[in-house]
Order: sequence, then C-alpha cells, then structure tokens
Amino acid sequence: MKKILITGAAGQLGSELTATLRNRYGSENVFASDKKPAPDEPYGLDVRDMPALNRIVETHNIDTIFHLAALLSAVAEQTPQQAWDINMNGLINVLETCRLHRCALFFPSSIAAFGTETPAIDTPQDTIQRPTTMYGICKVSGELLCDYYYRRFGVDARGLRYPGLISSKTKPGGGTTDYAVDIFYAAQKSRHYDCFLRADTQLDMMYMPDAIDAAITLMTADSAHLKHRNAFNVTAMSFTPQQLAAEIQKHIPGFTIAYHVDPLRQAIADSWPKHMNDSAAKAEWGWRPRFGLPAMVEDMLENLRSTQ
Ligand code: VAH
Repeated sequence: MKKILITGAAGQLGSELTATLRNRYGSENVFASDKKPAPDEPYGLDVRDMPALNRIVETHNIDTIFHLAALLSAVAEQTPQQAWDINMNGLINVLETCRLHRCALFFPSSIAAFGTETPAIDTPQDTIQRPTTMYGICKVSGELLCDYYYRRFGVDARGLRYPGLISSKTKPGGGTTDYAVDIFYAAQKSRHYDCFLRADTQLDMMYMPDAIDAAITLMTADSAHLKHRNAFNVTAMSFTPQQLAAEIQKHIPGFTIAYHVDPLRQAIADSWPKHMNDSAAKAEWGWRPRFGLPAMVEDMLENLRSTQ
C-alpha cells in the first residue's frame, strides 16, 4: 500500500483508521474522503459520484481503497431504498474504479450478513446467509460482488465481517450496536444508561484498536495464503448489555442501567449471531485480538476520563 484513499473517513471506523494509516504510511500518502468531510479534510465525496471518485484516484495515483462509506443497520432499516442506493451503487462504483485503476480494495462486511437460519453460536466462516435487514442484504451482496470482481477481473478485494465496534474517539451513527458505545458516555456523564436492547441480547463486539489492526493486517497479508477473501469472520468478545454494565460497575460502583427496548433495533439484533467462529482469519492471516471485555472497559473509561 503506497497511496491510500478512505471513503467514509469521518465515520466511527474511518476517523481512527485514517489516523493510524497516516501514522504508518505518512499523511501525504493517505487521502480521507467523506460526504461530510472533517473540517480540515479537502475531499467531500459522495461515492455515488463516479467521476469525482475517479478524479481523486487518478490525481493521487491511489493503489488501495478502504471503502467504508455506507448507511448502518438501524438507519438503513428506516430508509431501505436510500441504503441500497448508497451502499450498493457506492460499492459498484468503487469496484469499477479498482478494476479500471488496478487498486486493491478493503470492504467491511458485518455480522449483519447472517440471518435467523444461520447457526447463532460458533457461527461458521462458510454457512447459510439469509439476512432479513436491508443492511445485511447490502453486506451479503457486497461480499458476493467483491468475490466476483476478484474472480472475473482480478481485483485484489479483501474484507472482514466485523462485529459491533467500540471506540472512544468518534461516536457511531445509526447502528444497532451503538448502545455499547453510548453506555460509556452515559456512565461518565450521569452514572445511568437507558439501554435500547434487552438485557440478555448477546452480540459479538470488538474494540477499535483491534478492528484497525485487523483491516491493515488483512490488506498487507500474503495473498497466496488467503483461501477466503471478502468476508472473514472476526471477533474479540461476545457479551450482553447486562454483562457490559456489570463490568462498568466494577469501575463506577454507582452506575445503573435500565432497559427501554427499541423494537426496530431489538429485531435487528435478534436476527444476528451471538458469537462467530473466526478460526479461518486466525489460520489464514494471523488474526489475534488484544482486547477482551475487562481490558476494553478499562481503556474506554480511561480515554473518556482524559477527554472529558
Ligand atoms: C451496526 N455497528 O450496528 C454496525 C455493525 C455489527 C453491527 O455493522 O449497524
């Protein structure tokens, strides 16, 4: 990777991935774009605008694109037609751009790519995928499109099925797992959190430093070792809101949680697996998460204390 473009760079994953890539590859080699770019970033980019996308790639001789621009699950379920337009027309534009300019591509899939018929515990790398949300349908379609562009046109497309991502620097926007980030801000501010998922809703999660390491490790892995490509299951921990609250209470004894279930996001979460098997990622490119639940909670609270 020498010249890197990130789409959706102002988002939860994009903002921290941009900073890490700039530290590792040099700021002059990493270009951040977003429909609503950060104040000091030059590139306002709607990924549905193919000419604008190609202008950036040609101007800077981009050789790798981390394509993160998309609507997340809860927002996508409220505006499904717009979600398909942005998520899929954006992706096909990026794939075509990669084909025309010989760029490598990182595409983030998600646990949302699975549905209620998928084994929920120890979810296999290769299994049935019949998601029931527009976000999940976009993710499965994206996985298949990326595989197609690799087989048919030789595009070096790679990707991960991320679980919920937890970070302290940029808040997520419109996801079903956002509770696992919002809870920390509420714990710091008011010592109480009203959770929109049921107490026993178990989901895979990952701390942002591991999510970023996974993306960069996969993109720099030896292609010859990859049997899978565009949808590696990766997870670091699996917990319920009740378990997360209990871990926070170890640091903030007076912290309390209540449950006011949002039917839309509960239905989305109930359609996702509880814990994925990520042995393929470990075997094919050395995936090794560093943060489990206790370490993540400690680091999150420390980071928020130092920024409040
Ligand atoms: C969402 N945070 O909730 C995203 C993610 C696995 C969940 O894809 O939509």
